[in-house]
Order: sequence, then C-alpha cells, then structure tokens
Amino acid sequence: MRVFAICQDELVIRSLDDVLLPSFEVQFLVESRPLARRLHDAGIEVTTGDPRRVDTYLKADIAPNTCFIIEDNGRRGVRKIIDAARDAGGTLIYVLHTGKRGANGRADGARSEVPDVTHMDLSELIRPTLVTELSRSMTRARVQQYQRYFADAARVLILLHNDPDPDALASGLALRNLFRRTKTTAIIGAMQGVTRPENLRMANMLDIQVERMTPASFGEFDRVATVDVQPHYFGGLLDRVDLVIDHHPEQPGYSAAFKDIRADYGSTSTILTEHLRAVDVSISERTATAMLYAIKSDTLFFARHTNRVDLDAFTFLYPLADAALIRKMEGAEITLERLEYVTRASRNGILRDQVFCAFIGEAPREDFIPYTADFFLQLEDAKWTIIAGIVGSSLIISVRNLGYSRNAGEFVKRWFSGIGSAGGHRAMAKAVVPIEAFRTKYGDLSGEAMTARFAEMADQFLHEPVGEKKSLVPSR
Ligand SMILES: [Mn+2]
Repeated sequence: MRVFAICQDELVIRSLDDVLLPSFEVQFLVESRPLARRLHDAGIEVTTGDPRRVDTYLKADIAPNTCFIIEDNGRRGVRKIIDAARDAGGTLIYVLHTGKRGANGRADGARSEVPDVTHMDLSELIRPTLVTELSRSMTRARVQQYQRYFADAARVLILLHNDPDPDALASGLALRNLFRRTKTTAIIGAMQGVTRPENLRMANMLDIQVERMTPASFGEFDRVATVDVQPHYFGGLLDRVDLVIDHHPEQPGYSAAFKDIRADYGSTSTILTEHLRAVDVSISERTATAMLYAIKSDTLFFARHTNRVDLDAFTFLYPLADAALIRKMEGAEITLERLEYVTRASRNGILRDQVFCAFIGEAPREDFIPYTADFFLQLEDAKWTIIAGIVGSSLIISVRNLGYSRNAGEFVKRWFSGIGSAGGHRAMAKAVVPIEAFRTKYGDLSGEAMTARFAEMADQFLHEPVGEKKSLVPSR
C-alpha cells in the first residue's frame, strides 16, 4: 500500500518514515527545497510542491487506494490541502495533529469542518507506550525496594487467606520468584489449607505447597508478606507486616512497610505480572500457568471486575504458560459430591422473576454453597442466584448475579449484617450467620420455608425503590 504524506516538520517526517517502512511504500511532499534536499540525502523518498494545488497530486500519480497523511501543526489550516488531495481522487485521508491540542481552536475546528477524514493526535499515539514505560520504571523502583528489604531475611512467610484460591496460590509463587527464594527460605502459608477440589488439583498439578500456619508460628519469620489479602483479615493476629500486595479495596487499621494495593485490578496476579515484568525476572512455565489460571478464574474469564491491565497481563503470560494444563485443572470443577448439592438445589429451589433461590441443608464444606450458586447462574432465565446451606453451626449464604443489576453485596448487608458477617461485590457476595442468630431473627424455618424466605428477601430487595439506580425487574 502506498502512503503519501504531506508534512513540513523534519522530526515528524523522519519518524513516520521509520515507522511506516517497510510495511508501506512511503513518499513525502514538502514545501521547502532545503528540507527536501536534506531528506533526499538521508535516503527518504521526497518531492517538493505546493500541497494546496490539485496538479501537485495529479503529478504524483495518486491511486484511489493511496493513503494520505496530512500533518496539521495547528499554525496554518489544512482545509485547502485536504480539498486538493480529494479533488485529485484521494479518499483515504488522515490528518495527523502535531500541534498543541486546541491551542488556538484550529485543531478542533478542522475536526468538525471536514467530513470523512480520520483524525489522529501524535500525542495520543505516543501516550500509551510512554505511559506504560514510565509506570513500569516506577513499579521497578518499588519492587527493588522491597526486594532489598527482604534480601537479608533468613526466613520469609508469604501468607495467603484461608482456603486459598488460584489467585492467592499464583501470587504466592510469583512473589517467591520476585524474592528469588525457594520453598525452604520463603514459605507459602495459610491458616486454613486449600479445600476446593479444583484448587487442590491446581496445587497438586503445579506442586504448590501451602503450609498450615498458627498464630504462634508467625513469630518464626523475619519478614512477612500477605498477598491477595490484607492483614485486617487475620483479626489482630498479625501485628507486623512488611509487604502487602492485594486487589481488594484498601482497608484501614494496619501498617506495612511496603504495600501495593490496586482495587481496580481484576486479580492480584495482574499486579504481580507487572512486578515481574518491571524487574525482568524470568517467569517459569509453572508460575506463568498458575498466574494465567488465576487471572482467568478471578475475572471469570474477563466477565467481571476486569481492567485493560488484566488483558495485558493475560496476553503477556499466555505464550509462557501451559494452556493444556489449565484446561485439565478446570476440568476438575465438576465432582460427584458437588453434583449432589446441585441436585438438592434443583429439587428444593424456586425460580421466580429471574431469581433462583434454594436452601440446600447441611454440607460438610463451605465451597458446595458458592459452587451451587455459580452453577445455577448458568440457568437460562436466571439473573440472580441465592443459595444457603449450613456448615457446622453457621448458615452460609452465597449470592451471585450477572453483574448489571442491583448490588449483591448490598443484598447480604441489607438482611444479614446485623446478625453475622456480610459483604461482597456487585456480582458476588456472601454472608455467614450463626444459625441460632438466624433463627432468633427469622424463626426456626423448615427447609421449604427457608427457601421461600430467601425468595421473599430477594423479591423485596429487588423491588425496593433505589433512587437513580436501575432495579433488576422494571417496576410493575
Ligand atoms: Mn484475588
């Protein structure tokens, strides 16, 4: 393809020539003869002529598929140049704005007065790369600081939240890489180990060992980092933390020597991908696979809480990871015992106004409840799922929705914050309520009545007036 560029600035010309060759055949038109000579001597294809005259272009042998780039430095209008190029048969016309944007209103004026022209800003073209590069050096400085801080420690603890998920596990591995340590000098630990089948499978397949921690064992470490969780989670058990890396909203009430908390990121692994890239640490296939799986799983494959940076990290990790292994880990999700709870929910559940509610009785492990809530969200015609079950002496309530209706976190707070813990995001939330407290407030309900009670709560919540916010079901 041929590009015919009408430019007067030498730096712009040399840069364009550099960028466009050899993918395009590039020819420049300039007005100044000395400039043309200089460019010609540098081996650049250039002619001189008046860009406002049609015959200049006719001489240049323009074809309908020739692409025009017209530099607009904001000092002199480019309207006449555009008209001349068009009269000569030009149809693919790009205006490259190099002047200060809106400095004299001309750059913006040209945008509105000339139709069928594509506008580009030189600064907009440069910005993404430059900003990424500069942010990376800021991240590099930050990472090098904590690397130095951890360097002389004999034993390091990388602490994860209870029942670690793929993001926690992958973040633990990534941080150990950043510390340039092995599993003997940097322990990945949690107060409660991995229980969910797919997470166990991930830990086994990638050989990630999570040590069980007790509050007493914290003292055995010279340095402590938490990933995918912040110290407040441990309820005062951690009096000293050296590093916190997390993507959950920042919590008050703890101090850490270093922290990197980015609540707008879809996963902690995304943050750590940036750390690894910033300091050029080589990423093993194992770590890349864990991180890729983590991003996929924390963002529900980019269906929630996703940021462009998550896609960037995914793109960067993909060629380094073992995608076949990830497929295998995901295959572990359906187990016979989980299907048992899905069956119970389908037997006892109510689907009304696109909300599926079910009380599934007692379960030996908590994960059956969110699993069932996720499962029924796949149901045609379900936009919300509310699944409750009893684990030990607690009632666990998992809420999911497709993300564009009312807030699931508000739902659990509305009904359960007074009698237990309740919280979460727009699309997923959880409440844990002592069963006695639930009975005191809502009565000692039978299984069927429990399901009906949750359906009523949903009905009431989703039809409450919420000011400007849209409710799930249009008001009737
Ligand atoms: Mn996470």
